[in-house]
Amino acid sequence: MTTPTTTTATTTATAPAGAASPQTPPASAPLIRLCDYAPPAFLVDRVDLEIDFAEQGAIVSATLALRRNPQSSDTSAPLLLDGAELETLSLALDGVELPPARHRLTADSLTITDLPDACTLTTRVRIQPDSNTHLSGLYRSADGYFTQCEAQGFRRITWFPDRPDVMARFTVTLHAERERLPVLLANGNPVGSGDEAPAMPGGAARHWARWQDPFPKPSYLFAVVAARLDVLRDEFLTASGRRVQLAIYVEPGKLDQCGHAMAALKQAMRWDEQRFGLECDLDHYMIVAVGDFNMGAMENKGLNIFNTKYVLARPDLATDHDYEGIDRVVAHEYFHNWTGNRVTCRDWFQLSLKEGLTVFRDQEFGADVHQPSVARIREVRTLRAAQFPEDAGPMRHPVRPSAYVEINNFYTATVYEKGAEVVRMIHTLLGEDAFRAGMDLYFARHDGQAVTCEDFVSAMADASNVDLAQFMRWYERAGTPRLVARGQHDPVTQRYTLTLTQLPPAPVAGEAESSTAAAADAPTPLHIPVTLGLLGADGADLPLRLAGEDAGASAPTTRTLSLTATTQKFVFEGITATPAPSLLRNFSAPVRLDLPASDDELALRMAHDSDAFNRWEAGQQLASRLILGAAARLSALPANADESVAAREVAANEWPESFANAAARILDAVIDGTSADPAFAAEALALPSEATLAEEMTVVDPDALFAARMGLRRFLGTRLSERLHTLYDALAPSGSYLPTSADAGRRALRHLCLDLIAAADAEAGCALAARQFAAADNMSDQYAALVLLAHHGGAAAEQALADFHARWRHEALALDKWLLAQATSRRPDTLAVVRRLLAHADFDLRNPNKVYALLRGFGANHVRFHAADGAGYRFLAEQTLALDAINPQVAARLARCFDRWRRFDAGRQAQARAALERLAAHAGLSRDVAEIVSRALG
Ligand code: B3K
Ligand code: ZN
Repeated sequence: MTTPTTTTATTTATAPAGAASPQTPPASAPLIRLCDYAPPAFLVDRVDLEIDFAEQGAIVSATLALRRNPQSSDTSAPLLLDGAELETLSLALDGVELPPARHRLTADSLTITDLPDACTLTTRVRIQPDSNTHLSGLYRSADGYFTQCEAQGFRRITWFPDRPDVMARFTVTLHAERERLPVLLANGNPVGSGDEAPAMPGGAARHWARWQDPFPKPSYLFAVVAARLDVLRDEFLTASGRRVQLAIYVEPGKLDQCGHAMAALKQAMRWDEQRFGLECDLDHYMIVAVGDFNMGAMENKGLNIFNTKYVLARPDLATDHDYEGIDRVVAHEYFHNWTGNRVTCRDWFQLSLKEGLTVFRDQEFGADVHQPSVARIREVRTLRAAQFPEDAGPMRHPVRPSAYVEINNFYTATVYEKGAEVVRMIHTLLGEDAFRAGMDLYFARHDGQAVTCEDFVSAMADASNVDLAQFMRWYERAGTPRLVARGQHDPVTQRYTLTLTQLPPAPVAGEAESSTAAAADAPTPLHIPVTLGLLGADGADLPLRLAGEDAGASAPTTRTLSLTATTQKFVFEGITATPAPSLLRNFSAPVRLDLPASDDELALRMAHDSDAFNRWEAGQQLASRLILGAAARLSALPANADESVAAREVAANEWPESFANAAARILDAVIDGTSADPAFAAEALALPSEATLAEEMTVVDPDALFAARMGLRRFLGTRLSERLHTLYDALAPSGSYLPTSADAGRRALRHLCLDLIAAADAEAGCALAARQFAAADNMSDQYAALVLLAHHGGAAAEQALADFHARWRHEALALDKWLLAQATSRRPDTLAVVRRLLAHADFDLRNPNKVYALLRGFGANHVRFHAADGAGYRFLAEQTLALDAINPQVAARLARCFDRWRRFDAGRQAQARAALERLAAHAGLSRDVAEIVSRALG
């Protein structure tokens, strides 16, 4: 969830860090396996670290208090330390220089033999943060120096057993020029600071600061900052009466953009106390925003480092989506303080232990502080657009992967989002009270430890007395299971029999050997919670009484069944007429549901289902059915050189009035005030994305899919024209901008109305959008208008883009929006525009936010990236390669745009394969990109 899709700031880094020591050639990159896990031979009790920001790089001195690990089976094993791009200056053991015979030094390892059971190792290294463009380890950004250590960045700072099961107490002292780097921060509490002599006579004045972290932590949670920053301070009083000093550090001049993040932090702190009884354990909690950052944010103990995108907000600069993103990410990183930091992962295979659980927690927070049903709908949209395709493609892996080449490639939608679904299923099976008891037990048992997914599930099972042994399979099984549901009603016995069958996901063509596909085909069934209701002919919920239950007792109208066998029958009694089943309410399991339903049945559920999620779901299913049907008809039409696909779409498809009527009812409920929920209406009328729909096609035809989807939007825009205009006017802003969910919902629906108006009548829509753009006092309205105009092109679009750029040329995050709007435009000339923008002064390949906006934005532009001539493929392969020399982690993310190439026609496949093969053949490819490409090629 923490990968930004847009945003920015300039980096001052100058040369690829890879230059100093060549990356490991992919052929030799080993596969790391879960089954090979062994405890470390040595533990580190204390670390004393000194970092001196000097003229020629930074000098890092580390003193490690080591102790042989009683858990290690090999009592004479050597000490193994990790390192990368370190210039080793000296090594000493218990104060004495280490003789060459006692150690072996390679580019990435330091092995020391014949160590006593307890000793002190002191190392001195020089590193080059100014030329570290990987943005992993210690690196330079515009305002100073920052770190990113998860997963394996600490080894780029000093020699260390860089693995999460080594937890140490850190004391860190920083030395730097006072004027240039006035703010010196590290994890924990400040314990000393002062001035020191210039490096040379007459040189710049220097200072130092020392921080001590009272909590033992793994190296991935280490952080330091040495920079010129402004700070917003506040205070939080915990439930037990302790004061926590809060601080948000941002680039000078941006203090007016930190208020929302600070409010979100305090709200998250209170929420975690109330919902989970978890209090902040620190005296200081700091957030530092940096414009050059590989992902969204990082939960370093007491010193979170954030992408500016998830901190900075002001009504004229941030959209509703940005504000909500800040709430969620600030909360997510704060929640990690318990789920991740206090209890951490034994090894990186257990990543979902902290990520799945923390995403679940931030989702629950989002649902509580925003609108629960809309929050759930958006989560499932993301899951289907990102995780379902991942689970069916070359990067498919279980929530707990069993092997990887580069761990950074496994910070995926599966580990995060599906991982959260797995935790949510436990919550559904146990109920809130038992789940809370499970959390309490988890902390009671494992506080201060590095543990596994089994430890979490065992705590849940033991606290609730629910057997979760079978449930554990969710952690090991790759792919999205299919759930086949068939109902049968017997009017004589008044019984309704629901037969549920679970099927494993289909195997994936070209799957890499390293993946765990074998497990996916295992016949052993999963434990699937199926929450359901049954609707009568009037749409009302029926009481659900299972055969054998007391007929006198009042029966619930929603209940959760446990499907534990491959096929199971559930018999409901007292059902007088054939009901309409409403299955997977609130999306109770991450599966694909196969439940035949007529259009009328879907329309009934769309209008009446008491479960808001399933009301939305019924509408999505109807829309999918229509779009996929239309796309199939279009694909089957003989190509006509004189006609565009879009023009043929008009001739090929007739859309059912019933769909427009169902949509009209949703809008009418908002117009006449029966529904006070514009946010839900906006979700209900937003069609499934092309990426989601493409998963349902046997051979993806992106042109037909695009045209069919546009066709349905145009149809809705035409049929609902009057209502759309009425609502567009009625929902116009009436006061100054507030990022509340109620106001955001009104804006979302208003923007959707504008979008449909423009789909039916481009001229009218663009005129309205141009007016909205000019009049907007907030970024939500302005950006929605900009995106719409950019899709349609023409003079109004040119003008809006020029005005936007002129107004915001000094705001990096807004410039990312400017790039993204152009990269995601569906106009046929988008690739040419993107190519031109590469050379624009405001684009910078070294800045991840810019890459995500322009390049990944283009990669997500389904119809344009997958152009039949392969130009999109060639372009992204070429850019991936250029970026790989600068920042392999971000390059690997870009390479993921190719994941679904095998699902297209033979012509496109040939183009994509050629682009991937050219990439694969490149000598010196990072192991990050090599792993993605070799999996894609299978
Ligand atoms: N734990 C970090 C992600 C680190 C990614 C390393 N490649 C942010 C988060 O999930 O909260
Ligand atoms: Zn996280």
